[in-house]
Amino acid sequence: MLSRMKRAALAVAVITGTSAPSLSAQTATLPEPPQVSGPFTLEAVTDPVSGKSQFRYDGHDIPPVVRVRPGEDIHIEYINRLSRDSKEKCVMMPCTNGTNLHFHGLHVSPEKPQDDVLTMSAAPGETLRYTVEVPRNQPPGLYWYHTHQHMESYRQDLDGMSGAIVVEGIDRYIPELRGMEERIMVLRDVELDEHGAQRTMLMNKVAMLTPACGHSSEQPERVLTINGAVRPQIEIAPGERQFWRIVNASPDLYADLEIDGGSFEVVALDGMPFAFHDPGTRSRTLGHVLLAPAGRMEAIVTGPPAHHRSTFHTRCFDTGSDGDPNPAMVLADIVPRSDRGGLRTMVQDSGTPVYESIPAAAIHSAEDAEPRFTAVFTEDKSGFYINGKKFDMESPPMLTVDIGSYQHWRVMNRTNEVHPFHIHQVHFLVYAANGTPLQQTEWLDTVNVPVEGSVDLVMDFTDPVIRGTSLFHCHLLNHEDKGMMAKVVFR
Ligand SMILES: [Cu+2]
Repeated sequence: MLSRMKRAALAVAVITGTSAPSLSAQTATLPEPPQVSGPFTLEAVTDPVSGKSQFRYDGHDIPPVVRVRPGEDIHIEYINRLSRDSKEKCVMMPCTNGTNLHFHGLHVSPEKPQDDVLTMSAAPGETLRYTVEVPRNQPPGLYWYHTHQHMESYRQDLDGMSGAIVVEGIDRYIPELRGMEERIMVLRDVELDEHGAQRTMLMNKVAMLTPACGHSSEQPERVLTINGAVRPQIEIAPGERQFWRIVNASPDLYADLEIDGGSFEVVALDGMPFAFHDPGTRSRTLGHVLLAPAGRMEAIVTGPPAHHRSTFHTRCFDTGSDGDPNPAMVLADIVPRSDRGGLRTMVQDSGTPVYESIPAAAIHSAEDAEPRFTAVFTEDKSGFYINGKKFDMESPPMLTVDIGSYQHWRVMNRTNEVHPFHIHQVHFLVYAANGTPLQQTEWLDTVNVPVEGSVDLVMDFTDPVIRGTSLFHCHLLNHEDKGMMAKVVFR
């Protein structure tokens, strides 16, 4: 049965999720997900019609935005009510419908009952209880949660089992954010039928007029949605400044975000304000921003002049000759405000900003040293590998890291497609790509590794809170499920 919110939304837009998408010429305004702070219950349920997995919160099948202040805990009772007999396919076999949660980007413990995806798993009928202690010095920004059941992550994430986490306090660094409309946008996918009216309608709707893009020879399989809606309208007055907080929750689509004739005044990437490690940098103005799967951008956007039609879209991204199609498409129309009242502003935080300036000498000595660890991504017809090893849950750790250091890591891609590298509980400084130093270095938790190329990173392993056994992997979740993942012990 459709929830009230979903039924309302279906009347005006194509909504992803349980039922076959409904077609309509009308367009929706950007849906707003519910928000929660404090303890809550999240259920994993199977839609009886489609057989797909989804989250249920407070009676609705829309995942909430979790809001938490630095120094507070996230308490979640996670109940697995998924079907014991899945109709869905996971990595060549039926899904078992085990599930768990990962808290992407948070500097927290990888041990139970926190960000543990190695020993915590709920079979259908079981419940997990999470208490995730967000540290006082967590960079304030946008993070996200998604399921991380090995060999089932791709399917569950594609079905939409993900949601945003806001660590409050980014306004400590940029006080002017307090008066702006805050828009949280979760990018997910709707699958295109192989043929037929649904495919044509959706491709037309997002103006995927030239699906040819880059070296991939395959046909597009998805379109991106924002908060579940295909090409909604985002209202903004001419000259108005809004705060957009965007997470790419797709399991494998890249989003190279752009606004016609506009730019992004970016204040944070992957949850970390630029000012966090560099008090002198408040923002960077960028024409377009590439978000790998799992990447986040937080930016100020200025409304275009009156009578100026504008779209928010993703550009074609070349994933390589063995990569998936990733064509340009429109994500949303930017339209004038229909009302000036009721700004949805952010939760204000009166705390003082935490700045963690890292001595340049510490960074430079890590950069100048030979890599302490090199991860090599390869693939063949039977799987995906890191340093020749295909992950399984019984795999021993690939390495042990002593906490307290900055380490130079290199990630090499020896395949004909891109792969985004992610490590749990840690941010890293990306300072070179394909052996060439970057003009603009970036602190991230997920970074794209170019085809037949490499990235060089300074890993921040200084925080003792991360002690335990953790993971790093490709964030194309299909690759992760097929083995492109490894364990690391933080000691
Ligand atoms: Cu990959």
